[in-house]
Amino acid sequence: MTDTVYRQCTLCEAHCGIKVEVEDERVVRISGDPDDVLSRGYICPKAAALTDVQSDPDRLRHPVKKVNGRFVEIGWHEALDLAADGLRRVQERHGTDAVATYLGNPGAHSSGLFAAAFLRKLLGSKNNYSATSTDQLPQFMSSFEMFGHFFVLPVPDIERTQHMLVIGANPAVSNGSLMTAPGVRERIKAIRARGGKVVVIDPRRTETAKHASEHVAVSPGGDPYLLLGMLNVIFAEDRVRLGRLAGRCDGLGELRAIAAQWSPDRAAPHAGVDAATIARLARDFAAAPSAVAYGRVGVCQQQTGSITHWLINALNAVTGNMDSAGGAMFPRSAVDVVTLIERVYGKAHWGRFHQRVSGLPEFADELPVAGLADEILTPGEGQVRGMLVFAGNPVLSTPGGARLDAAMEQLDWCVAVDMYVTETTRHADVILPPLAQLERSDVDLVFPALSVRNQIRYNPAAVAGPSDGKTDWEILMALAARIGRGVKGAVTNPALRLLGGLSTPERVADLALRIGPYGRLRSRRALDIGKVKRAPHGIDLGALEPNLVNLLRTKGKRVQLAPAVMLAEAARLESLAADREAARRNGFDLALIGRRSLRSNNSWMHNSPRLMKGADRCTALLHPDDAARRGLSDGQSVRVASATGAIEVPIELSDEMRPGVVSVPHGFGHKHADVGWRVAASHAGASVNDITDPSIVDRLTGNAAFNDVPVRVDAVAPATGADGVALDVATA
Ligand SMILES: Nc1nc2c(c(=O)[nH]1)N[C@H]1C(S)=C(S)[C@@H](COP(=O)(O)OP(=O)(O)OC[C@H]3O[C@@H](n4cnc5c(=O)[nH]c(N)nc54)[C@H](O)[C@@H]3O)O[C@H]1N2
Ligand SMILES: Nc1nc2c(c(=O)[nH]1)N[C@H]1C(S)=C(S)[C@@H](COP(=O)(O)OP(=O)(O)OC[C@H]3O[C@@H](n4cnc5c(=O)[nH]c(N)nc54)[C@H](O)[C@@H]3O)O[C@H]1N2
Ligand code: SF4
Ligand SMILES: [Mo]
Repeated sequence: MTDTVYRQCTLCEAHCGIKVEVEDERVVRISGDPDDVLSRGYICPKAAALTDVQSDPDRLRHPVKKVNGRFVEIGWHEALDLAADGLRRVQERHGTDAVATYLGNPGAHSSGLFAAAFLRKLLGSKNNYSATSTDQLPQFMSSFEMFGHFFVLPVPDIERTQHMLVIGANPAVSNGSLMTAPGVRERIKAIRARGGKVVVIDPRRTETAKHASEHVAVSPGGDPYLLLGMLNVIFAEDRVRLGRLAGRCDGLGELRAIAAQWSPDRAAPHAGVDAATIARLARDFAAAPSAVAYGRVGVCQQQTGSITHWLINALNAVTGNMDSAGGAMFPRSAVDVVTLIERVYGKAHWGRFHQRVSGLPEFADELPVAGLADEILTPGEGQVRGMLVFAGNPVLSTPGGARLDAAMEQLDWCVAVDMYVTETTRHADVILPPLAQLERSDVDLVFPALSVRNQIRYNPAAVAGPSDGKTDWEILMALAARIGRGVKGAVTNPALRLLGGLSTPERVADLALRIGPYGRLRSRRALDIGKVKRAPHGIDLGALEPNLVNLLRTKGKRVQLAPAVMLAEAARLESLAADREAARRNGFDLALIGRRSLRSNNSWMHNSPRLMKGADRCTALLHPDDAARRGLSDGQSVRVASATGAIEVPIELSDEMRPGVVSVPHGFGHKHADVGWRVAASHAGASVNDITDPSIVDRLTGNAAFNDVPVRVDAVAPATGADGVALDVATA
């Protein structure tokens, strides 16, 4: 008999609705759910690969501990006791801050996130890290400075906009990020079909650019200049209108003053875009009936990440497109995430303390992961000697990964919550594997707050896991109970005590829904967990509506158009451009940028045979002219070197690259013999983060600057033969 379960794929932020067909506890088919309130049937190739995770012989299904360098299976009681004792021992011997935590990307896609927050509070260490400081921290910073809270995040109203400016994002592949919008490609096509325009600003003519009305091949790192040039034109030509924000903004004069310094002529050489194009982009944007500028990791992972995102928000604001239909909007989510964060953490803050070695500021009680290796390697009070890694693979995903790999070797104790032996978890003393995606019931409370339509959906488990299997929540709560020795007494914060007392994620979700914007306790139509569970395709709560005023956390509920820290950073733009020139003269004559693939998900899902079929994806994309100048030909092995290291990968030539730019994806480099991913190991590739530089970060936040790294590309010796045919050289 076939059972059918409707839920979501939780691999990426799109959270597409899926239909899972199960026979005898075996998944036989995964397809898109045409009735899902958000995704309406769309899925990408990764959804079907959830079956591969389900049946993966390399996946850990029981805890393991390391004995003489090898992992052996043990029972849950022993594993949890051992893991917790080890962490506590490190803290007793070396102080509270000696244990670091790292939360990876999948951690945000399950209720494990709340348990992790709880466990961190109990551990009490200052050394908390996550993928946030490789990803969206600059967006958090610009929201904090402009709207008073890092989670007041603008989401493009892609369903209604008539003009979308996509800056440093490739949503046709990534399916949107800080924009939960499954099937973005169709949504982009729909903008054009209704007479609107889509413009993509990217050094590469991407999959998104191919569906856009126009592609502008900006220089890597050129965006803040481009945006200032656009603002210059908008001010100079009196095109400013604040729309819904009129009477609510501070700093318009300061914004005008800084934009006045950047005429399109001055901005053009730094942006790598000619002055006439900059002016035209500005006029088109300002004249559109509705418009939204949307920037993502291409401009976050930059030295100028924070100021670029500030300028993107500013552009939306001064053209009347902030908090208005078809512009940048703020979802009215079923759960008020900002208030929940405030209950647990108090008022949002940054810079309360600083990282011991780098001096970089904390942000919302986390430190930048770019500085983690130094915290492990540098002796002194507060040195990190133990780690808890939850759902992350920082050895492949953080800058200077090879150095972190070596640093982790030195840890006294390491616990990982992960279902694989990865480049990172191979350093663990104990690995606690959670139930996999399809084996757990859950309600996602985070991504509805970033969704292009207000909605809430439930995720029932589709198949049973191992009989003694545990969810991430259960594992982390069990660790908390052991570390906190009777959790409730150990925490003083009332919200946390409540969280510790609520025995299941569903109870947390129920409470959060009841006190949320649609909860209206006592009303019969109010949302609660029961209603959400009874709606297999989700509950649609309508199109985005103006909502910013309800969320603003600034003094007097005013929008800050020109925060002082942003103005001060922007004053560095000229000298930054000079530094880039100097690097180029030093022989690092190409700019390195990243890239994602529809059939990959950061560093994992590389163990899925169906996703790994086809051509090698870990290649260096280069413009044919750049290759010709270096005597390189397609497919040849090259050495990509930065000031901090070198990797070897094959090159792939394409005129979709801007000349002078080379693109290498992250998440590969599955080369270690003791890693448990056998399919991944047979497509090992190299880790681009072995050449990204942890000392190059967004100066305001410490977010990793993976993009615009100065590199050089050379043939792997011996070079090409006289006929230009590459000799066969094995990659490292
Ligand atoms: N050069 C470069 N580097 C980058 C980026 C880039 O663009 N360029 N992008 C950055 C970005 S945006 C991000 S978000 C990071 C991601 O960086 P990370 O979050 O550190 O890495 P992931 O590859 O997502 O690793 C996820 C791990 O979680 C495990 N896992 C999967 N599902 C679950 C689960 O449900 N529970 C648990 N406990 N474990 C699970 C997987 O086995 C895997 O080991 O990478 C960053 N690194
Ligand atoms: N298939 C797939 N989907 C994913 C992921 C995945 O690994 N695979 N990862 C998920 C995660 S964790 C995240 S955070 C999101 C990220 O989602 P996106 O932000 O859409 O990520 P990318 O596809 O890396 O797009 C970044 C773009 O920025 C461009 N870029 C690089 N440097 C610059 C620059 O200086 N200026 C400009 N204007 N552009 C630049 C790159 O060429 C690239 O096209 O994707 C998520 N979705
Ligand atoms: S886009 Fe693909 S990976 Fe992301 S949620 Fe949808 S089906 Fe899953
Ligand atoms: Mo990310």
